[in-house]
Amino acid sequence: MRVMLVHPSPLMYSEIYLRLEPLGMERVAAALLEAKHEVRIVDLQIFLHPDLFNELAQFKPDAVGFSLNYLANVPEVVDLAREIKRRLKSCFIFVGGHSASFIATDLLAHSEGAIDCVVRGEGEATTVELIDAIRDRAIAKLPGIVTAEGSGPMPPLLKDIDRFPPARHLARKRHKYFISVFDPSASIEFTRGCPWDCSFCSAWTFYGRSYRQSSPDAIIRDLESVQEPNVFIVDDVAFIHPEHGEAIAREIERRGIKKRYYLETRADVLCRNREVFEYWHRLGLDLMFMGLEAIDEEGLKAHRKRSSLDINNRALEIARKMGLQVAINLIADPDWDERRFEIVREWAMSIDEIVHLTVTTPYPGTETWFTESRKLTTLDYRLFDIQHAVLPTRLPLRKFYQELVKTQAVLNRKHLGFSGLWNASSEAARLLARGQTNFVRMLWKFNRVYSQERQYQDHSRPIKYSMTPPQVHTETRPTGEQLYVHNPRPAAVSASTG
Ligand code: B12
Ligand code: SF4
Repeated sequence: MRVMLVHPSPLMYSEIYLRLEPLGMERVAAALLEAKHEVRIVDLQIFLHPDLFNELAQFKPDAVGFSLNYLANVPEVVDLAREIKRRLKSCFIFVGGHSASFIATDLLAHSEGAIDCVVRGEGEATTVELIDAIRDRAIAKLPGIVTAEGSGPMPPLLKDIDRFPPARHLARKRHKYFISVFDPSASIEFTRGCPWDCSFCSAWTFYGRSYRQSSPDAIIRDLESVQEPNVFIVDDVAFIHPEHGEAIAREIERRGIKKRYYLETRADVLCRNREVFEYWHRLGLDLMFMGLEAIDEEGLKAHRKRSSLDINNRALEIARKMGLQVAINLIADPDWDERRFEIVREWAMSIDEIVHLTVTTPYPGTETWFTESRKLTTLDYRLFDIQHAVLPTRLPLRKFYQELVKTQAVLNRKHLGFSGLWNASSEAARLLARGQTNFVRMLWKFNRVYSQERQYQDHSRPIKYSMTPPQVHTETRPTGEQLYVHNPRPAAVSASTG
């Protein structure tokens, strides 16, 4: 069969800082290719809607699958599904990915028949079974499949995550993928899942709080297929098990693979396993992202981050000593007032690291969705991008955005300003000389994308598709059954999770 896989357009944050290859879709594509299907990928982070329609007319797919990791992309995906169904009546349309897995029945309802089914959970095995079954429409009983007529059982976890290395060759215009000065950049997966259970996060609930590792052999084979000089390691928390990270590093060193790496981890993991980070730093790990989330103990406790200020500070010290550049994330609470924003600005300016702010957002699939969503001020999917306030703000909303954007602008100027300007401009010149323009374009975009007025006005756009708030509200922790997409398994990690 001819199958087209489509990734939706970038969201606000990605308009500036990054645009990354659709790794999940490339893995689903690999499974379909192995089953002898003809597969194309259209990534709307790079291509435009008219390009998609041209490709549809030319390729005439039997099935189109959308990747829906991000809630804010829901309206775009539903509208595209409707339009494709209008143009190609017999085309089978399905949607998979992180967010789709938590809101399957809502998606089917919004599309009024345009979306034939939702694939919950990991897409590799399920999508092949699905495509094999659609000719006789015997799909409603398949594990992980949700249709308007009924749903199959919970999807099982892949037995072996090495089984389908990403079909990277299907992603076109690969030079467009970048993250900051890592331009161009490929992405790679070393592990899947997270053994922690932060209340605002759905990474752990998607995989039933399981944690699996790829074999170093499979990782090296995949890494050797990467043409780009920079690599983003997409794991939720890198190097939880230092021996895994070390085994990969040894093989990279032995084979003389030369790349620059970017990864995300936790402060406590860095403190516990500093040797493995040092090793990777020697191999080319230049930049890493740490979600510290709060600068006070109370905030850390509220997010159930299971870390402390002392650990966070120690982690920053370790990274500084190593000469590793760190980008920190903090979660801006809607309850913040002017003074609080001021304190955060002062704190951010007092340290060397890059600081990002995201806004508290209860998502389907998170605990906060069950405990906080009663207070939601909007049900507009597009605002659920962690850059908008969807809970009541202590400050008037316009003022909240004024403070938020002011803080982000200060932080942005800090990166690009006085001390950063020299680095930024020499980095820009180096990249331009190689024909890479993504980073340089990013430097000029901030003021266009981050605007208090734009963010405020986003709240008054007409809403075409509304989210359904959870039917059950709870003051206490929801159960695994309420949260998990995959069959829960005990966390396979003995590392202390607090
Ligand atoms: C890497 C990552 C990114 C990367 C790149 C993502 C990309 N281009 O695909 C970057 C840094 C760009 C990013 C950005 C953001 N991210 Co992000 N990201 C992740 C992360 C850590 C891993 C995703 C990944 O690549 N996993 C590896 C691949 C193999 O898995 P996968 O993509 O999930 O694909 C599997 C299934 O989902 C499914 N599948 C996927 N596509 C399809 C398609 C079909 C047809 C089918 C059948 C199945 C299927 O099968 C795949 C294989 O098993 C996840 C957390 C997580 N663990 O999932 C958060 C996560 C998805 N991100 C999140 C958020 C909030 C964001 C941002 C909005 C944050 C921000 N600061 O603004 C932005 C917006 C991105 C955008 N689209 O513009 C949230 C999503 C919340 C939500 N419900 O919307 C997550 C869950 C993190 C969290 N803590 O809650 N992200
Ligand atoms: S440690 Fe990170 S990925 Fe894991 S649950 Fe917490 S926020 Fe999510």
